[in-house]
Amino acid sequence: MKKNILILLLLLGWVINIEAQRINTTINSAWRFHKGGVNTSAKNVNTDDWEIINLPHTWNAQDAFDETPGYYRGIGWYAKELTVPQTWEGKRVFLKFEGANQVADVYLNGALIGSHIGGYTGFGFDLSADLKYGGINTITVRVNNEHDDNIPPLNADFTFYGGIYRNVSLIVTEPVHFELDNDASDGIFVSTPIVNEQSASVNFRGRVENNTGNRKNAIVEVLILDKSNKVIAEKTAKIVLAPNSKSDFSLENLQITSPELWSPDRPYLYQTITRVKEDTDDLAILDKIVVPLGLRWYKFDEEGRFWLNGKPLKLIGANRHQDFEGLGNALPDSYHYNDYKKIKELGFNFIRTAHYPQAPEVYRTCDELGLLAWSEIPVVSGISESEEFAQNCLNMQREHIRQTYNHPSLIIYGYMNEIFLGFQYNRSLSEADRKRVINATVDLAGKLEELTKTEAPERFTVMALHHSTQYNDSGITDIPDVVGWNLYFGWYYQEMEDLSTFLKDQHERYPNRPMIVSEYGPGTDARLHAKTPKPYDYSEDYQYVMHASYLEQMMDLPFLAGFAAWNFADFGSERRGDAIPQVNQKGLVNFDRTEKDITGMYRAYFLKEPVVYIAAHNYTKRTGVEDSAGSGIATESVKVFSNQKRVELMLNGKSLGQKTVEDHMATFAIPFRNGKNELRAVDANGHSDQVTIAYTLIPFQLNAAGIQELAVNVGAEVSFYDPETQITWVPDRKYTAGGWGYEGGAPYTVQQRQVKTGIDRDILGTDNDPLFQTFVEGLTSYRFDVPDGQYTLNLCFQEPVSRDRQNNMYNLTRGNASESKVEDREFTIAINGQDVVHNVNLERDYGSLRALTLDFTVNAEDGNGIKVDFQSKSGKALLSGIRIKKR
Ligand code: GCB
Repeated sequence: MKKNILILLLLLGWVINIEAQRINTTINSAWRFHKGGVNTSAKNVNTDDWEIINLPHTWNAQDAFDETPGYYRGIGWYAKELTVPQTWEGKRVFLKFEGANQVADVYLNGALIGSHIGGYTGFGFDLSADLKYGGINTITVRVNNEHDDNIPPLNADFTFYGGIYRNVSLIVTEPVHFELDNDASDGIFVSTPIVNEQSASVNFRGRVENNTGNRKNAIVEVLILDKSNKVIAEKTAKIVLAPNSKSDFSLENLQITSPELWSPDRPYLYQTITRVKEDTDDLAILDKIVVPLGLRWYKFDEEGRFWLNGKPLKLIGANRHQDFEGLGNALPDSYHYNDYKKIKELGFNFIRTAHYPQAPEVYRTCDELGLLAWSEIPVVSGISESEEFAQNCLNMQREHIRQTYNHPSLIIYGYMNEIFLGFQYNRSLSEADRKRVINATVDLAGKLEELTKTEAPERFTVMALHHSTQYNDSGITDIPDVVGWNLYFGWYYQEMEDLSTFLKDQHERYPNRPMIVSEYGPGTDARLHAKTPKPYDYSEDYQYVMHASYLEQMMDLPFLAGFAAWNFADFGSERRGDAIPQVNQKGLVNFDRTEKDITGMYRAYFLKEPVVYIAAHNYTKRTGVEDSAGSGIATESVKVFSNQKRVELMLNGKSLGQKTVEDHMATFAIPFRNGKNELRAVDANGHSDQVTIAYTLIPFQLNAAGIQELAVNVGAEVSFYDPETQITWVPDRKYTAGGWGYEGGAPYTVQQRQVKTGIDRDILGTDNDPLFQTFVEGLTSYRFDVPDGQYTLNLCFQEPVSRDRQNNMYNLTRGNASESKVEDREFTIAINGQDVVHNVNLERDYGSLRALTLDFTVNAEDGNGIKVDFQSKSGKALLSGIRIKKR
């Protein structure tokens, strides 16, 4: 037995010798972390009391979502002990970071081995010369995510989480190996200059490094394998490596006949193996790299349309940010994979990695699943005019391209997003300054275009623009191959229907320019629902309306190469107010990736298999008001998304009839009754969907029927469901006798770009921001004509006027929400004639923008119901929410 093992080991040893494998291993576990600077050199730093963490890690996973404006942007230190075996001596040991935001200084045993600028590209350093072999080594990394005027992104609508938030690996090779330090790329570059139905020709280029003091004769060999691992093409080249030198190689024109093509429908991947062998009798393999190969050809035609493998293909996609609820941007690879899998499952064929290069796993996944990709660097909303800024942009783009070059999914490289947006918010710039900045921006775009075309001549280039004439006027749009328009008609400006007019006009003026709608979509909080959806109500219902309108328009424009929804998922944007503060909620799925019901619409539009989807999976606990006194029903419309011709809807087993599906949608009026309402939609072939809705019916007249509980989202036209308490706050109304509602005053609205009800500000001390953001101002009373009895009464308030005028350029309601001065608002609250709160000044007594709930026990007597009076001493009284519950 022992003898056998010995033979086996010898055999293995022999195999390893011949098939030298580079070691490529993550070293993510058990790092130490310290938030803040250290008072000593990296050499003397004592890490004993540092926190033990695993990578990926960010220090902003929590503070970017708390109620204190800002998040920690500064220095964090990481340390990791590495035991390096003696056997590695003489090999090359390379330390690779997939990303650290945003400046990293890396030390080995206390000595600086290198620095990297930029938070979204990988980097690495050769440790070989300085390692202690057969001993313990310490890697220390100082990471800094402070704002730096010379490093993009400068200012953008997403959170710049700091830390080593991607994988860190060690790569160990023989002393002769493919280049490791070429901008953390694979070290070899595979291109496909010719691909068509009949044949493909594949080129390989790269560099081999000889870290020995001896001259080496070597052979570089490239192999292309099909899915069954059969070698279908191969080529070799002899190279001579001088001692301690690098030598370029290029192996061109490997031929594949009748290639299996790569496409979103069938993402066929070949495999390429590139190896370097010693040119001796035993041909020992010194290093080997495996890279996938997808064969496809693509173009944008003179009409602007996109073609893949000889057929027109509309690019249908979504943008995606790389963060996740609770984790910030520190996502294990499986999260990235799951996101793109879901994107694919929604029927998309295209993604935009806005606004920065993403983790290597992302591009690998796109290759595997068949998602065409637009990837870009984070030059967002404006530039600095410094030489250093320009150089950092160029370095980022070079790293970005070299690191992603071998991915067949990647077809478009971008380098700027809404680069003139900053101007809109900088009114102090003189005309001369504006011109200078525009020229500098155009100049930088030209340099980035040139670099992109040099690094990746076969890829297309793009920049994304916002709705402004500055882009065409400045000529910047003539620089890239393709332009992306980020368009928010019906949200930030104008009407949804203006989209087509705008795009047609652009096409008429620039008929040969390929265009992609690179962003569109409204903010949506899945807790909010509206019977009459409007911009800025954040309801799921407005999300249906806007996406449906955009999809119809965009699918109808043949010259439009494609589009990408903003955004696949909600994401962190620390300075946003909105319904979910610190989060941009334009996602098709929530921040934790649970789905909003809009996902059903995309499935219906773009999946080939039959889809029948009731747009109510997210809204299964409802409260609503009876249609008329005593009717016992509350009618609500429910949409069914489908790609079938007709659907039938059943309520508790009874048919409500069939409807023709138009624009992938059929709308049914559902007469909900108190209790369980089972909805089932079915097409002609029996494909179905079902959802059970628990409905709480509020009687039309309170005085007759009485009420157990009624919660009103005062000043709002939307209903707000709080999943924590499971209370639905129904839309507000003016008082009518026998019912309930406010008297005097009006719901607060802001007229800014669009009319918005309420304010987009973070309300402190609550997660129920939408409940508090909307309010009636100037009311004199709120009444419930309930039968006699004892009730709990909750009153909800917040003072919208704030001394702090600081706000975010992405928020709609900037500055103060009202003309009144903070100290002006003072009022007394009386319940059924009795003063309960005397001369309250919300700001003075509780602070601005802070949620306040006051609870009372009240008696309704002598048929008088409950009447809450608001007597103003100065300014206007206000109320955000009111709830009664029978005791
Ligand atoms: C845009 C930006 C994107 C924002 C988005 C929004 O045009 O490119 O970064 O997040 O608008 O939601 O306002």
